[in-house]
Amino acid sequence: MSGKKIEVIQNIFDENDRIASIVNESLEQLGILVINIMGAPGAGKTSSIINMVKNLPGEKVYVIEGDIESDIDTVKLKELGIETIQINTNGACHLDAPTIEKSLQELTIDQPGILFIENIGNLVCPAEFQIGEHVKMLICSAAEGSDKPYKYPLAFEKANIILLTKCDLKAYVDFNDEFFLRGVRALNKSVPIFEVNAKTGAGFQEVSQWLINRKN
Ligand SMILES: Nc1nc2c(ncn2[C@@H]2O[C@H](COP(=O)(O)OP(=O)(O)O)[C@@H](O)[C@H]2O)c(=O)[nH]1
Ligand SMILES: [Mg+2]
Repeated sequence: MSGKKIEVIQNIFDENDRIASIVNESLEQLGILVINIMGAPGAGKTSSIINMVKNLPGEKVYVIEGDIESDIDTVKLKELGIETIQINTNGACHLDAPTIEKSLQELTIDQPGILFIENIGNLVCPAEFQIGEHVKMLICSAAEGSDKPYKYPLAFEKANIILLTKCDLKAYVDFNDEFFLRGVRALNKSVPIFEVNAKTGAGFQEVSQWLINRKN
C-alpha cells in the first residue's frame, strides 16, 4: 500500500477516535453507560438486548439500532416499550463515531441509564471502530461453531464481556466448550463469558447484574 493511502486511512481512524472520545465523555457526564453490541448476523444481539432490559427494571434504557437496511428490530423493541432509534448505513458494514454523534441528536436523554448500541451484524469491521462506548459486548452464538475466536480474533481480543448465546443449541451443533474457551483465553485472559439462552432467559440476570456493577 502506498504511503499516501496509509496516511489517509490513519487520518480516518484518528478523526473517528477523536469524535468517539467526545461522545464517550459527554454521555458519561450524563450518567449513561454505553454498550457497543457486536456480533455476526443472527448471533442473537437483539434477543440479548430484550433479555438484558427485562432484567434491568430500575434502569432507564435507550437503544440505537444499527442495520444496513430495515427497521425490523426497532419496531420490535418499540413494541416492548423500549426507547429506540434506528440508523441505516445503506451498505456500510459498521457504525462509526460521527454517525453515532449525529444520531444522538434524535435521542432524548432525560435521565441516567444504559444506552445499548446494536452494531451492524459483522464479526470483523465493528471491532475496528470505536463509537463512544464504555463497554464492548461481543455476542457469539453456539450455532456459529466453537472455532470463531481463532478465525475472528480481533473481536474476541477487544471484548470487555462475551455472551455465548443459543446455549440450548450446543448439543445439536457439536459445540466444543473446551476448544472455544481455549481460543478466547489465548486472546483475552480476563474477559467474563456468560452462557445464555434467550428462549428461556437463562443467564441474563447475571449479565444485567454485571452491567449494573460496571455502571456504579
Ligand atoms: N434457540 C435459540 N434461538 C435464539 C437465541 N437467541 C436468539 N435466537 C434466535 O436467533 C435468531 C436471530 O436472533 P436476533 O436476536 O434477531 O439476532 P441478531 O441478528 O444478532 O440481532 C432469531 O430467530 C432468534 O429467535 C437463543 O438463545 N436460542
Ligand atoms: Mg438484530
